[in-house]
Amino acid sequence: MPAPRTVLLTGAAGGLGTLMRGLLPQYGYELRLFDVRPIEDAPESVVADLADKEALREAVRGVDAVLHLAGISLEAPFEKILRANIEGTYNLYEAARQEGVRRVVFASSNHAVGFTPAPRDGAPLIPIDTPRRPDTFYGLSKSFGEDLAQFYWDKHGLETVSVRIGSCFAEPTNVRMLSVWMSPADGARLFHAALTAEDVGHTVVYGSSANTRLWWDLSTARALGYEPQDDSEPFAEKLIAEQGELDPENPAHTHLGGPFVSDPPIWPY
Ligand code: NAI
Ligand code: 15L
Repeated sequence: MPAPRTVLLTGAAGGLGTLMRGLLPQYGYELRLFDVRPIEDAPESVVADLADKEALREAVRGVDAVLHLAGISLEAPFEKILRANIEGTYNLYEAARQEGVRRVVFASSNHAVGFTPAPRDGAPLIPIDTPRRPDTFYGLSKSFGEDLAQFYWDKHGLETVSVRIGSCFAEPTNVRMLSVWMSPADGARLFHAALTAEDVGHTVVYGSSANTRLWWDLSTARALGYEPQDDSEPFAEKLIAEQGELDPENPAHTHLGGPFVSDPPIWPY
């Protein structure tokens, strides 16, 4: 596949979308922006819901690839998750298939495997083929998205890299994030690798920086050409002094999904 130039960025108004709008153009991409919320500084963006099949077809027409970030990013009632994340992601794939788009990079999440116990005391890193153990309806929708991606590859030859993102924010803000943090710059490196690697079929990767306290195996991401440059360790001393070490008796500290296993943050809209 020739390297993509024009990329549809869904979820462009969100936290990660905003970070990637700033970082991805330096890799040479021309971004087309899509979100249900308008973006103040990008009046040319497509303002539409993932439920709008016509708008999606128009948005994907002529792009080389899609970076699909749009959707509910926290826990919500099943009906809302169904509409935005399950039907919405199906609508996106169907539009991409109909318009002949060759590749999607799908923002999956660590919450597709959130009930997996975090490795302790030198135990092996969690492999990418660990059984899925969603921790929420939200995580369940990401698990569905990965299956949908596999289906569109097997049935229609539409390629996907599903990125099980850890926590991609400017800085880690809690002790769990020391293990799962992905710096925004590493996020851009990983999305660039996922957009340009050859012959990915459907590849699933974890998305994080090269953290000293890493919980999962980054080898499938590295096989795409991803070379993380950052590590959360410089933040460790301050965060542990403020919050203490992870408590082995607290399920929110002992599973990959952190608080999502017991008291998930709720989508506010
Ligand atoms: P966010 O909530 O800040 O952004 C999501 C964007 O999707 C919002 O701008 C929202 O308006 C848009 N959206 C929601 N429903 C929509 C719909 N029906 N139609 C069109 N647009 C819709 O979330 P964030 O943090 O930017 O995450 C982006 C993606 O990455 C999400 O899919 C999230 O699940 C995934 N992810 C993010 C992680 C992170 O650390 N930021 C970790 C794991 C996964
Ligand atoms: C996610 O999937 C969420 O979208 C993000 O807001 C964070 O909560 C992240 O996971 C995390 O696990 O820290």
